[in-house]
Amino acid sequence: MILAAKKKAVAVLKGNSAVEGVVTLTQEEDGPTTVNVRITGLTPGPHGFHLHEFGDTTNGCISTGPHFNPKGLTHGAPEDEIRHAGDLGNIVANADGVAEVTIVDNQIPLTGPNAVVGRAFVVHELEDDLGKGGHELSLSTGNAGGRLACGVIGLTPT
Ligand SMILES: [Cu+2]
Ligand SMILES: [Zn+2]
Repeated sequence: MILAAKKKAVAVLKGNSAVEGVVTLTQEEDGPTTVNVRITGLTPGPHGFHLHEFGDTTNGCISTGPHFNPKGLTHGAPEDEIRHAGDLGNIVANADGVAEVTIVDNQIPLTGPNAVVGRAFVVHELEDDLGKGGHELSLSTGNAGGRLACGVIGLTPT
């Protein structure tokens, strides 16, 4: 079997606000996935950033469902052992409302049974408490509030 050495994918994030952005993903062989994020129109400060289960935006970002969670665990921080695969923590917008971040993660492969292609990124209104906020939503969503923009991941040419 011949495997492509490098895989690439992209998501274009949009919503019902001025928030928009582009997220690119690259993965070499079976290594970690590198996620390059550039989102504009945010309020300065941290915003929850996740990979949600469905690539469905028929009813806006709400149709993307919950955090991608193939292992059936509770919500956490990217560095936690107990986390959703989709838990990518927070991205931080600067004073101009721009968040430019590179994330490297082992739980969001582009191929295989837990592939994230066809699922969606969502950027949230509030900071993700990483499961530690003590709110009733902390262990499911990190209490990150509304969904500002979302975009479905699709493969691109390498
Ligand atoms: Cu989310
Ligand atoms: Zn989560």
